[in-house]
Amino acid sequence: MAAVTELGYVGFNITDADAWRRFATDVVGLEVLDEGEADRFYLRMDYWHHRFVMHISDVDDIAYSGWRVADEGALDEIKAQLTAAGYSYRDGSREEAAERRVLGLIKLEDPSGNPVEIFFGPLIDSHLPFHPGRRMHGRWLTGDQGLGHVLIQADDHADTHRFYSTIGLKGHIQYHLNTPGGMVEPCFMYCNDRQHSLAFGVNGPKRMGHLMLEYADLNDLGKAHDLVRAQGIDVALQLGKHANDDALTFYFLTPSGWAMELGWGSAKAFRQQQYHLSDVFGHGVEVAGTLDVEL
Ligand code: MBD
Ligand code: FE
Repeated sequence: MAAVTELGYVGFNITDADAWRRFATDVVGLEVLDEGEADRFYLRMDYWHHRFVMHISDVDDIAYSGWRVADEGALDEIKAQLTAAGYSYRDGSREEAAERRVLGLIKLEDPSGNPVEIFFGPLIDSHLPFHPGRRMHGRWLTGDQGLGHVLIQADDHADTHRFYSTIGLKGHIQYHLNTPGGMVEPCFMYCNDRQHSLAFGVNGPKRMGHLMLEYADLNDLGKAHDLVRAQGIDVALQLGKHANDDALTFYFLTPSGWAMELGWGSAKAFRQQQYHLSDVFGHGVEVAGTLDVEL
């Protein structure tokens, strides 16, 4: 069975390009790459041509998530797995592959209608080292762990788990959380050493719940926290440590209204499942409306 190897890129529809350029560089430390296209710009974290495509739009939400496979043979195997499981997909054209700076891709939707792309052969710009948008002590933790993780909206738990299992992600429910609205059981799935690349099971108002990016150096997380506080950006969840990935993180609102989770010190994927009733410490809800769970 073939499996995706990393969360390779994510596309977002955004309404306020200027706010996003400032936020991504001055606060987070990402690099803006402009290719002279009027309807989009790119954000970089490493040697990849880009990790994020920011599509200037009239909505603020995720546009697609891009999952990498090793090569064309692996993509063929994934296609066969999808067909056998009853899911449909569309082959991307040469133009669509060039648009994403990959050698080949397919496009489909998960059971909740979230657009998904599976690709091989990203463009690596080895001549263009990452240039942080603000001073950084270290770099981003990417490499064979992909860009980070996304938490997205999911209508039905079992359907969602079955779909992402079909493309090779593994994982299961990792928390049982009592909330006023009943028991919440978020699911976390991995496809490499990153503890999870995909999470679902806590729905918010948008398809996009949060995007987690991980600094290699704790000082960069501290600097991000200082910058978020100095600029008065809404903090959704205060600094805290997750029980599952052991990462020190906090969550704050992006110019699109969904949350960014910045972190440091994550543990690797367990390969065997376990679950938790609460986080290690912190993560108190400060501004409600994003992830209103008592972790
Ligand atoms: C995470 O990254 C997360 O977002 C939540 C809600 C719980 C554990 C790890
Ligand atoms: Fe998270």
